[in-house]
Amino acid sequence: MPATVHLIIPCYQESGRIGPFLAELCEVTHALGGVTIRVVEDGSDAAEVARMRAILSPLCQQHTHLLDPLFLPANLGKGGAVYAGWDQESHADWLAFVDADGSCSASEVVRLIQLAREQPTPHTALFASRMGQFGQQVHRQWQRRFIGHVFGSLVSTLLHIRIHDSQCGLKFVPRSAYTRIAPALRIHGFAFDVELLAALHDSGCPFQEIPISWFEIPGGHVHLIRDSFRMARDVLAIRRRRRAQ
Ligand SMILES: Nc1nc2c(ncn2[C@@H]2O[C@H](COP(=O)(O)OP(=O)(O)OP(=O)(O)O)[C@@H](O)[C@H]2O)c(=O)[nH]1
Ligand SMILES: [Mg+2]
Repeated sequence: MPATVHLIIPCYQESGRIGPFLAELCEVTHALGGVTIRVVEDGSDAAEVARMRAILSPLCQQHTHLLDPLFLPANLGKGGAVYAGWDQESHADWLAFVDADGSCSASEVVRLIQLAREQPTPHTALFASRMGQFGQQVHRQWQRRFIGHVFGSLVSTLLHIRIHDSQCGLKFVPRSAYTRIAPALRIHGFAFDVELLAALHDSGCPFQEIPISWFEIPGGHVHLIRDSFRMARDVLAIRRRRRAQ
């Protein structure tokens, strides 16, 4: 039996982008077996919820491994939505998430599922990375690429954990490792990946960065200036908490 994977797609105002990506993802993961997918909609307004239901209902009928979506009553942030989805799943060997916009293709998701399944135990968390290495193509606005490099350096320097791209929207975490660290996770905004990384590292679960191809889809929610400041503040808070432990 291949290892099972539970994949969350955190969504906020994504009805304009998720459709084609989710349809393709359902097709390719159905063929693999042992994968469940759940969309977690993070407190968008009623009109957006109705649009999402219209997209998701036919896909859920067509694919049994696309589980009923979770509609959160209030906006928790990307991390809050991912954790809300992971916390509902108590059986899968792997917990994962992927961004809704399709910047990371369905075939890259499949490649990481296969890498996760090939792993011996104990498992290593897999963090996709937009380093553009090993022939992987990365198309991103130069400003996002630049801020991403700066943020990766900040994380590596302040937390003493070497990583190039902590923010890539595709990650796989062994469920057993997540269960150990979940009670200590506090950050629900865009820096949640950094806290997740630090908690995994400190709990003895290794991680590996896997270069992937990335074709940025316009319409992103991350505000480069405002969110970068918030994320830097969160990284400092993570550092303070680790030092106090
Ligand atoms: N649950 C939840 N998800 C969010 C929120 N904001 C963004 N997301 C999701 O996070 C993922 C990444 O957001 P994007 O809007 O694609 O981010 P971006 O500005 O394109 O940034 P990059 O993709 O990293 O270049 C998508 O699946 C979004 O729907 C939020 O407030 N709550
Ligand atoms: Mg994006």
